[in-house]
Amino acid sequence: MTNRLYVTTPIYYVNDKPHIGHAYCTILADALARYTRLDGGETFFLTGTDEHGQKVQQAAEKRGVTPQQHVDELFSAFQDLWPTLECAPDRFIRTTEPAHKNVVQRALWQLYDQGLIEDRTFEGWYCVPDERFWTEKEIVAGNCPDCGRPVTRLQERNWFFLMSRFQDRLIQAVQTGEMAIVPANRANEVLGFLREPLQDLCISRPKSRLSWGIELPFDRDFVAYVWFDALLNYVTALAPELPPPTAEDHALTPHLLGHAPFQKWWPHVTHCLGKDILTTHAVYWPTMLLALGLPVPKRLVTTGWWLMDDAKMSKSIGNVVDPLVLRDTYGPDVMRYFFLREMAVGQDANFSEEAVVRRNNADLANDLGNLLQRVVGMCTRSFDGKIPAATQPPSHVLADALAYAQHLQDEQATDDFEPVAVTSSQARLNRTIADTMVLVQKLNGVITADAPFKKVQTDKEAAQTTLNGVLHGIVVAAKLLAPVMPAASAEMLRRMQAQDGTLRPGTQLIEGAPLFPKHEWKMEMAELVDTKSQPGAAQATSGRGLQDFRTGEFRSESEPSDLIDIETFARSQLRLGLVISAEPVAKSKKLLRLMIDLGEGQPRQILSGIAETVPPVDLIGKQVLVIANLPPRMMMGMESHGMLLVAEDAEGKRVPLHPARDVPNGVLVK
Ligand code: ME8
Repeated sequence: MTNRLYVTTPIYYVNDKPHIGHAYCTILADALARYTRLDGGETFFLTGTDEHGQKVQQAAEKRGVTPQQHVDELFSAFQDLWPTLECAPDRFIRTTEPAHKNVVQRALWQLYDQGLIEDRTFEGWYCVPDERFWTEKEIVAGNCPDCGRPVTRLQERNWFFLMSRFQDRLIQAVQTGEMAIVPANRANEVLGFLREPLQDLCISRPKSRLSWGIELPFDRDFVAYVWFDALLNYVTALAPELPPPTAEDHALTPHLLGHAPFQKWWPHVTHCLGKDILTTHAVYWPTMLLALGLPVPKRLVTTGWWLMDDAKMSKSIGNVVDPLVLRDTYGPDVMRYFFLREMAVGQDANFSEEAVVRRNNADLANDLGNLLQRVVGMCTRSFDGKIPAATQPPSHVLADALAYAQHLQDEQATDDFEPVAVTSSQARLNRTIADTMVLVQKLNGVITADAPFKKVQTDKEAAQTTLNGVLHGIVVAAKLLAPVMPAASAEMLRRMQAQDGTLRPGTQLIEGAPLFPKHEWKMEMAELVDTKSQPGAAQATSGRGLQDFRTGEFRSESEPSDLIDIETFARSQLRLGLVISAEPVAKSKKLLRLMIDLGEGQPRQILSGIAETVPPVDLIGKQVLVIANLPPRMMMGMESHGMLLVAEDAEGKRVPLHPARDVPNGVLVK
């Protein structure tokens, strides 16, 4: 059966300028679609803009234009951005489209007919400037908890969707995985929320307060609550062009169920969304669907936040990174690679331009780009610029790299390759990218070990076998990275004339400029100096270690004072455990918060100062070495129940330790 994916992003508020949170979500959805297609699957990718509501109305009033004029000017900032980031949605939807208005009005009328919408008068504390109600509990000494101004008691009639009726059915959908929520901890969050009685949802706003919205077809004094309107975009995109509802024909569901695109795509829907809009997607939306007699969404992929200086990037804080600047400085491929490599799906990650530069220079310029450049250069010098044939059995290292490449291709080609599926708590998408970069490192290792540039003088056949094998490996890597870096991957394949994924010996290679130019990052030097000075300083005070960096004095590791007896060693509980989640710690540059399964039933929280050198995505789903019997220690207001053990590389950067193959979680290292 063909693998199908209907992938959606949130529809973005048109009033905001696109920021990297929006760019990340759209790039993620695009990459999921591309990975599905790489595997022979079919995809439909939807994004768009959310154009109704208070903020739009106010902004338009301020400018002295109509809300429609306002949104018509703004939506293209989003629509025009996506192709420049190599995102190729099949449909860009706007909630002001007549087709969408008709869907929303039909849904409202159908639910009204079914007795699932009713009007009620409620009383609450109203903040006039903020134009919103607060409950008794929320107000602070008679003032608005948001702006601090006095609130007034107000009565208002409104329309309510009887959401509470679907509580049990929703719990069942989440528990059985009928609606899968990725990552799993978010499903628990939703189930936790559903332990309290579910309230009915107010789905109207009186026009006297807000007129910019979709009118309720059965009560013209009201417009629809903006979320009720916005969520329905996901079905509008699959609906036929429906006329406005009339007294005779005003239902929605029959038109959807009988419509081929809806039948084809709806069972395969995956909504990508940020964790801040989980309740709307995991509670409001499925209950709306259930009420309409439609299936709940198949899957919700909840993404974390990009943090900057450890706070969520947001317009009000003013720390928003402009995706246009990022794109223009580094190009869309590097930007996409950074986003998808650096953030584990579902977890928060820190954004810094320095990290973009580091990824670009290390992974892309040094490892990937330089590899192709060197190999093409060697073929130009020694084989007339043609792809040499493999004429000998491969060396041991080459055979290992090629077997690994084959393994990655086989994994990708399975019938049910699901880029969002989570295996050992790591999204498949992240693992594929990380594994492909391991292949690239292995290929660089082949060049170092087999040294074809030297061998060509003495054993031309060995050299050409190496170059052929490495080129073959680069073709595999380029194919597997195509969903992440469409243009760079296509260019790599073009230079090897292997656009169809097949390397043909004898074909002329095409030379070109380096694919990933290096970038300078001034701060990088300062950072290096900072981390390099630390081990020395620590050793100087403790008086142990190999060398005192301040005095230069050298002490042998085996000096008697450093020896311990076996009992002393045996008191340390060194254990291997699986990293279930990893995320940056607020207000800390260095710390990661890890949840590690040590086979104790509950995972342990361990804080580790490795955030600057190890991205969380490199840890999740891997086993790591920890010392498990240290007393708990407070760090940044959180308890750490153990310590991650790391080595340091030549530059003083920390490297976690993984076992050569999987072992039971919690096993003692002796
Ligand atoms: O919520 N890092 O729209 P929106 C990562 N219109 N993602 C971020 C982020 C950050 N720093 N800041 C925001 C809406 N986002 C509604 C959606 S869908 C029917 C209606 C993400 O423009 C945020 O989590 O405010 C959300 O998923 C998305 O940007 C859209 O935000």
